[in-house]
Amino acid sequence: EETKANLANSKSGLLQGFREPELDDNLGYFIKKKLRVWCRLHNVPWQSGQIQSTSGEKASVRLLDESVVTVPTQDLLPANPDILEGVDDLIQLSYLNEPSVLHNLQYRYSRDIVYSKAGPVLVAVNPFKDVQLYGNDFVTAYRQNLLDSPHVYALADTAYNEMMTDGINQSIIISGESGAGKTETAKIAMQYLAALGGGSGGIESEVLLTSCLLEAFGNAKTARNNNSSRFGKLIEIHFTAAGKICGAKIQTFLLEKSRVVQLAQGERSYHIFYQLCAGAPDGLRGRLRLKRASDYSYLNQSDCLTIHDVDDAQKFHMLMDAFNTTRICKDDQEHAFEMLAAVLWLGNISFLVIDNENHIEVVADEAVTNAAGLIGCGIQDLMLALSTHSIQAGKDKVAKNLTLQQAIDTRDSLAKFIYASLFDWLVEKINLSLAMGKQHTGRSISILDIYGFESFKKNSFEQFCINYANERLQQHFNRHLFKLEQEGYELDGIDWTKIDFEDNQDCLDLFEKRPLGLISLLDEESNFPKATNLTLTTKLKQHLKGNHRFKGERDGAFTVRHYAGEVLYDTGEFLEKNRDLLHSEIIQLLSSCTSQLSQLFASMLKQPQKPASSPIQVGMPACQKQSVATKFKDQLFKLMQQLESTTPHFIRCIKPNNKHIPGMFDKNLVLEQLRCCGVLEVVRIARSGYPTRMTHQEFTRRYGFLLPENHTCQDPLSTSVAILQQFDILPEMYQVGYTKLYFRTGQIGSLENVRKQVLQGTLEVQKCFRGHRA
Ligand code: AOV
Ligand code: MG
Repeated sequence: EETKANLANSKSGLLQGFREPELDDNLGYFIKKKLRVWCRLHNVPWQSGQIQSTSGEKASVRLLDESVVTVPTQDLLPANPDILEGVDDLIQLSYLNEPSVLHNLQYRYSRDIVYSKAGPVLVAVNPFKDVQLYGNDFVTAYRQNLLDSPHVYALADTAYNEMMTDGINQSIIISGESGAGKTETAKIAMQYLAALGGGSGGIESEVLLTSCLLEAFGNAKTARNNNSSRFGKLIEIHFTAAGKICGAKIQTFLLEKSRVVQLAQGERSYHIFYQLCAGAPDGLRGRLRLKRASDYSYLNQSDCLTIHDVDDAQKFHMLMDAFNTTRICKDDQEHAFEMLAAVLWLGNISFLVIDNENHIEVVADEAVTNAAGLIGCGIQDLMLALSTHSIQAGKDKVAKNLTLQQAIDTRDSLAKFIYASLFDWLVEKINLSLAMGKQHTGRSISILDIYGFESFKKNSFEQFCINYANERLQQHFNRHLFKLEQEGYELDGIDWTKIDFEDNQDCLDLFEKRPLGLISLLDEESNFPKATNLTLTTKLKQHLKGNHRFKGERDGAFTVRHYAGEVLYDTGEFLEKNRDLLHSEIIQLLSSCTSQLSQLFASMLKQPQKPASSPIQVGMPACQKQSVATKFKDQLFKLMQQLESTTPHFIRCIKPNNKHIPGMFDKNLVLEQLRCCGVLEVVRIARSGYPTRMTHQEFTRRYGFLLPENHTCQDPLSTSVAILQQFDILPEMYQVGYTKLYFRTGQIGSLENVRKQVLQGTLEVQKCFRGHRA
């Protein structure tokens, strides 16, 4: 313990010696002392070396492999002293340049230390293998403070303690790009909370099992992750006053529906389909008329039916166990499977072109028979709904045949609707099960696992929504870490030179402004039946030109300058995806079905969903539902409100390579992610500030007893100042605010040491500062 504390102190002492140096002065110093530097060589990442000699603007540097290179001094950066190798918190580094930060993370990563701190933020680098960091022993060790290295457990522990002591709800906000480890990290945090808050009721294991259900229905294999979440989720875990888990609530965001009907090469649809096809027992198989996954066009279109090392049949059995543990009854389970099979059979329905205008009829085969049977309607009714639409001709309605494309779209929209409704229904069932009979006292920890920023070659409406959500979260992050930080200092009368950070409010305005923001304009255009993606982009260009976050492009595209980089959006399917319409014939059909779920889904659609103030209502028929973008925006607003009322804890997941393999650390890839999620910025800000703070009262309560007995200060402020003076804390190392004391990194460490020794009886109070001062 003591060695550790000493080491920490000596590290911070060292830090102060080198603190906040100007690069130029420093490099001079480094060159003179022939210290270690990072040097940039052509086409290779930064390399570490030792300066040998210099002449003019050039330096010769001996690299680790003993070779000596000559480089311009502008390509050199100071490296950290050896004693700082692999520090827990990037804040402790004397030099915060990019190669140093990367080196520190890589140093730890290569030793399977996948967690580090960046000031208040936990950085988690995906190990892509089992690392020995989890399980009961680790939970206990973190709970008892036997371990204090950065870990999800440590962060969850802090959140739990703060909830218990302050009575304030907490949130754990996890972000990172696809495959970075968000979902795994969320599960690890839940594991810890379940271990801490486990009671006799077993609700905690139920909470853990929900992941299994949600992942079966909401995750899929993509090019970037074999188990990619295709929805965002917030799990709110409720605790009793005694700190035991008493229930949970799950909220989901924007399930990727298009995946049900359309797959990119090498990707899969939702896991549940393959699990069902592989694992359903004979009885169920018969009732669902189920075939193999390869027999369904929705599944076989992408030449990818299995995942390496994953046994879908076995997963199905685990799913059934999870189903039975959460109180979802057998009937409900059966209904859910019927809907899944119905979706698969819908995908096999084919059409016959009957004239030269491409009009069609539905082919009467087993696909349509089975689909109708499973959703509970007449075969003829389904065929009619998929091949015709009625138009008003005077007082009468006339049925008109659909074209091939229209029919395919209608069939696919029905399949997507059923699946998305099923997903929402499942979440609701899980929530009912998790809330059953438990009263909620109001304390909670919420865990947010939401898709990170996405920028692909082709970006569509989904990326538009996802990146918008990330702008919102980034602002929450910024606000919390930077703005609140600065405002706090100012309010407390602290001398604090403002540090600028990149605020993204203008980008949020670009999306949200009414009536001239991206979402409003998109909604407006979605109201015109004749609109195309070209009229949409013309409109966007017309109203948004001059906005420095927006750039109109050719061929119906536009670029947004996001905080994390520029993204080019292809508006090709924006309007349809935003409208997300379902023909009234189809809704009619579903509401007349004998199947419970079909009816339920149809009735959910008919309920008025729009708040009266919603802008989209203008000019839209009353029966129309809210647009997808606006619904998502409203959902995000609620989410942000909810998060604002909690104390947030941030985890940034980093993907160290794109190959999903252990032991490979691609520096450029990591650096890009660190920049994108603002980690480097956080470190810079946190370090130049005063990261440790305590109220005068807290400080007095904690250290007041260390003052000599004859000390007669009354109020906490003067007592605090007396303590600071007694212990010779250097004036530039702290600031006294109206309500709090602010300390630079490492200052509290020495006080804590003395306090501990006095408490343990190894040091007498009177001796402690004599000793200390000597
Ligand atoms: P994601 O949630 O961030 O992606 P996951 O949490 O699904 O990423 O992680 C991807 C894969 O990385 C997992 O399936 C594991 O194989 C591995 N992995 C992640 N964290 C760990 C860990 N702590 N220990 C061992 N392996 C890990 V996406 O949902 O695609 O954005 O939409
Ligand atoms: Mg995920």
